[in-house]
Amino acid sequence: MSATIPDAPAGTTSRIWRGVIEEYRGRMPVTEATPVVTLREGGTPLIHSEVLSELTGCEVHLKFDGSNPTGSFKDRGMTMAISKAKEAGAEAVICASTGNTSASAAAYAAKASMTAGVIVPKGKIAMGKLAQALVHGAKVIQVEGNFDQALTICRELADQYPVELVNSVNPYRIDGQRSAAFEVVDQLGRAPDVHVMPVGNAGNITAYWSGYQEYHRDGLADSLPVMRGYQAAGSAPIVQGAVVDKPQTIATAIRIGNPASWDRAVAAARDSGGSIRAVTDRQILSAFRRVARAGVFAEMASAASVAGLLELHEAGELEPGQTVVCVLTGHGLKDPEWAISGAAEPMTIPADVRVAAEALELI
Ligand code: AN7
Repeated sequence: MSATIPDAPAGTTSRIWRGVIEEYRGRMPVTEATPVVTLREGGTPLIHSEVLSELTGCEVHLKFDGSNPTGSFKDRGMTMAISKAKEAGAEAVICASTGNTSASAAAYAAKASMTAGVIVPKGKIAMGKLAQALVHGAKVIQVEGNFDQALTICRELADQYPVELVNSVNPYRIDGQRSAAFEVVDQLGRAPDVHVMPVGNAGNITAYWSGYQEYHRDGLADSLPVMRGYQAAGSAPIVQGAVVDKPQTIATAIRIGNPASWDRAVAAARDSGGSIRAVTDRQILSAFRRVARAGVFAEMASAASVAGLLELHEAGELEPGQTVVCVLTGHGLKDPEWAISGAAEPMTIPADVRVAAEALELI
């Protein structure tokens, strides 16, 4: 499918990032026969946060997975799922989504000349994500129900019809998403002491924990992080220990009441000495603004990790000097509505330099 991608452009020593399958080929379940469908996902920045480090007394780094090709971490798993679906001869894929999975599935299916069907909860996905699914030519169905109901429909469709399910219950998704843990260790030169992330359907925490364990087993990391997962308080089934029938939160990406990888998320928290807890929408919004004011525009669900970090700090559960990674799973541009609300209306002036200077308080 893809032409051979060179390591470095002629005449330079700078590396070209080839996407997570090629970069970690030895760790991915692919063979020479697998058509690699890639948009060069992964290779995302690990950004040191001066503000959060100062606040917590730790060394805090933000893994900004919003800088993936479709603006979320879902691309890491989708390159694997779509490549394997293509290899198996599938012509159509399907997923349920709170938005990011559908955007990613639509893009990778389009790259592979396959058809994507996406089922989303009506009125509950961010405009940018809906736009992505539509622009890439997916068949978009809005269901009068929530994500969990949409996933149930998709599982049954994949059972009964010739269509491949590409939600994270598809093991190839988790395989690809492990690459994020590999990158964090490669970028830091070690595993973090504490790893903080949002939890929705719980595929990503499963993938990170699996990736960290693999690097540790292979001697590429001396230690394992403590895994700290955060759900939104109105959508916190794992924290409550019961399915939430009507999940609510402003962080629509993690508005999920019955996570598919529930048990594996619990195992990751338990086996790492960590936890799965909840943060309120108010805490999420406050964390979102704090990170944005420090130059990183992540979406609301992603800010749950930073809200979690602040909560851990306030509870005295971080030790000074610890290395902490907070995952920012998606890009803020997907849902600009939240960014604009709460910000001051821009000032309007006549086209005049002096008035502009006054307005900018330069004189
Ligand atoms: C930005 O797109 O479930 O715990 O259907 O979009 O692996 O589910 C999205 C989830 C965190 C939670 N941050 O990850 C979907 C979907 C963002 C997300 C999560 C999602 P999981």
